Amino acid sequence: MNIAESVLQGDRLALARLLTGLENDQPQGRDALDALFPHTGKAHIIGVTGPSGSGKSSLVNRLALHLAETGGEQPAPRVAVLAVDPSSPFSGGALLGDRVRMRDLMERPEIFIRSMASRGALGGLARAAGELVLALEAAGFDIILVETVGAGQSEVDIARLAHTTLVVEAPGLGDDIQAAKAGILEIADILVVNKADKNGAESAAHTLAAMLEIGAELKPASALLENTWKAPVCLTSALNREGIAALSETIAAHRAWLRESGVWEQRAQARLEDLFNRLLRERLLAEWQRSQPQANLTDALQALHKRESSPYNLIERLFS
Ligand SMILES: Nc1nc2c(ncn2[C@@H]2O[C@H](COP(=O)(O)OP(=O)(O)O)[C@@H](O)[C@H]2O)c(=O)[nH]1
Ligand SMILES: [Mg+2]
Repeated sequence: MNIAESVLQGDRLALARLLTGLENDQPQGRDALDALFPHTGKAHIIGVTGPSGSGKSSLVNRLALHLAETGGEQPAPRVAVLAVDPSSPFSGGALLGDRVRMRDLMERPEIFIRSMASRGALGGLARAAGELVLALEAAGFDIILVETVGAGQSEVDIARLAHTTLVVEAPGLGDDIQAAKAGILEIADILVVNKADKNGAESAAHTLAAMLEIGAELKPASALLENTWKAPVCLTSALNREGIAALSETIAAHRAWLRESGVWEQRAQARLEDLFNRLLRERLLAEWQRSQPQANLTDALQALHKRESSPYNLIERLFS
């Protein structure tokens, strides 16, 4: 049996190998994904982003358990978690803390969990995350939770491509302001104020709700359809397991809205096109670089550094 068939049969080891292959850009990984592609497109993809330390991993952990146990559906949904960790410039590895906290999930056979280190390459992280999500969809998961730290543009891009985006904040992070600065409030379908067990959670929730209100008013009329969903604010305590059921009900309500409004399909298409465009750009750049004598590029860059040629002029010359 080949790897694609094994993945379709629910073989977890084959799936883990495929994900590693995709992360490492191995051709076998792409071949398998090519074969698996017709089996993708059914899962509910939930992006979870927000500042570091707001409790995303803890919340994803609780949410995954809750969804898998009491999804309200028959049979219970199959849940996968993809944690996209920021790479450390020194180790290049995923953060240890997340792996440790995810351990109780790993002991649950019905929940599949994968941690992914970010890659330095141009758009590499977002592209690889897109590929891993496709593989998880093909493997038959009904719900895929994708955790990213809302620190950089590419992490925000990953979360934004989900059907449902949760932005997780917490009191005492310098938070409300931080969220506004990072511009991540506007991508929230659901805003979560975690650490509700701490002082200041209620007031942070009020401030953020007010900011969402202002943001909604500033949206262009072209976003009218999208505007028919008003991002609610949910208070949770991942620590005390509070607000988790209400949050999963809100997620279910968003899914129902997505289906009715047609936005589900729009977002699915946007996600596929984003992956396609990333792959196309990578391929074009690689092919073009291969077709150029190295000397041309070196000369061009030298002329640029000396300000003998503008970037515009150089590109015209390289393509003529
Ligand atoms: N008091 C409190 N602490 C929490 C809660 N959720 C997470 N934490 C703690 O906040 C810290 C960061 O949590 P983590 O899930 O790693 O946050 P992430 O960086 O957003 O993934 C950890 O020490 C958690 O134990 C909560 O609801 N209440
Ligand atoms: Mg985390």
